[in-house]
Amino acid sequence: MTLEMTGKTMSFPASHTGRTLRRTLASGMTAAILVLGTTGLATPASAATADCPSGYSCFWGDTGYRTDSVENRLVRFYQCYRDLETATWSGTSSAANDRASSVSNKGQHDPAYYYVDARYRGLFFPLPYGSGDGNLGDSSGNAPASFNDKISSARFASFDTDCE
Ligand SMILES: [Ca+2]
Ligand SMILES: [Ca+2]
Repeated sequence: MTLEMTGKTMSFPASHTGRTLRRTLASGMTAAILVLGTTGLATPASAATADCPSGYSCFWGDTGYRTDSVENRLVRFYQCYRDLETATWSGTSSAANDRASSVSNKGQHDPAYYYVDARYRGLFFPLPYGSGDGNLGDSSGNAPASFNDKISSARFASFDTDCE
């Protein structure tokens, strides 16, 4: 992008050297701002969680709704997931227990509860319907910072702790 814009300014007539210099500087600044803007946008959460089907809550091993850089490598549940001990990221044999770093709730209407221990025990946080948290390792988003790489079970609020 920067190269393209520099190329443009260099095509100004040589007789307007002073003006060209100012324009080059101005274009350079615009290019810098555009680059910053693009970086700041990152990937929108809505697009990143497209691989989590409507009606499900899903989680991924890395931040940004992906596992090993792959967006459809996830664990999902429709009602509950009682024990992640033997769970693997979809399409892999890679263990998912104690590895969740981003979560999404695309369920029907109720919050999804994420627990640090199996069978809905230990500390948990509620993830509101229609929301997500792209990084369980920080306090921004919809989950506290203390849950990164700890999740071992999860359920929707409408299913009690007998849910299997
Ligand atoms: Ca992780
Ligand atoms: Ca755990």
